[in-house]
Amino acid sequence: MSRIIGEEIRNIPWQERNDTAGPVWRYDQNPIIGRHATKISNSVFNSAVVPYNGGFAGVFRCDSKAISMNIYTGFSENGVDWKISDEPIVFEGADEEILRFEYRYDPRVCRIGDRYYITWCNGYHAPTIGVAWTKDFKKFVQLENAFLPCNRNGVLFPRKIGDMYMMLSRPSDNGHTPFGDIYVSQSPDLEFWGRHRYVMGTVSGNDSAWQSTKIGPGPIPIETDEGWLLIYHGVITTCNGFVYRMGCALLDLEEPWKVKYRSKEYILAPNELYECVGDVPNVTFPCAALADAATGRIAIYYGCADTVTGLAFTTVDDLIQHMKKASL
Ligand code: BMA
Repeated sequence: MSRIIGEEIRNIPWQERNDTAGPVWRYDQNPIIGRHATKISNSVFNSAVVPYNGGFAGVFRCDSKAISMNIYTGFSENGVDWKISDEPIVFEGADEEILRFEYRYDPRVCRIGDRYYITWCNGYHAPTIGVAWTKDFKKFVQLENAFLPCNRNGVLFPRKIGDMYMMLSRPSDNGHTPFGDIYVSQSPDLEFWGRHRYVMGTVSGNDSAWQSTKIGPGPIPIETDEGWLLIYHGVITTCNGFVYRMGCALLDLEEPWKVKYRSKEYILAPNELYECVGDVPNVTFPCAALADAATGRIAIYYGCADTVTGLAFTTVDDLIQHMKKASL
């Protein structure tokens, strides 16, 4: 039995396994958030949630009906029914240059101590990683962008490792990026980032082709007694374009650029209609996971076809067994 190290989330959304096809099963009322969940939204997807005040809070990617990408707060009692703001997050911060808005999308939320850090894909002449913190999901203080463009999928670790903060990311280009490997960077203060290390990359050949074009980190890594459990997205290029599936890996606790196991078989793939049909077909894109240390239960929040938001379930044991059974 593997063990999650972290907080207990007694009210984690949960359903017993209803599908024997893989290590992850879907909520039977998916999608939990529809495309018109707010007054302005064309689509609500690739969003992040955390336990907050006995319930849950989150930061949501809503693309507007003008197709303008921005991020919005949301709150929920049970983690399933969400009330999302019609007004985007307004950031404050020391430097007007950094506060300037081009676009914001694909947020992650990571609690470190008494602050919730938000990282997202932030337009600054090209995509890079924006960083901000909040304590109450009302006042948001924006820090410096973590990296030079072009970069996407900035994902913080939930505590310092040694005496450094650490962030995963996926250097990219300014377009739809036909490549991409995962790196980890270190910072003493969440402003200056260095000591960049390669974590893992695409898989060539016919061995695990679902992750042959690019990969990127998804939810905040989950600490377990065996290593950091990372859920990530993997992409293949087909005659109909990209297909986004999910996989998982186990990273060394002290040196998270060392990969202990990595799933050869995907853990979730676009199979359901709402994952295959939408503004961008065939995308399952995880940005958050709730993990209950008491039971080992994990609830994954993922964008479906760049249109709606889905919820899926697994356990720490299901994922680690899946990796050990067939690891790259
Ligand atoms: C990526 C990002 C994601 C999106 C994905 C699939 O480059 O734009 O937000 O889900 O493409 O379209």
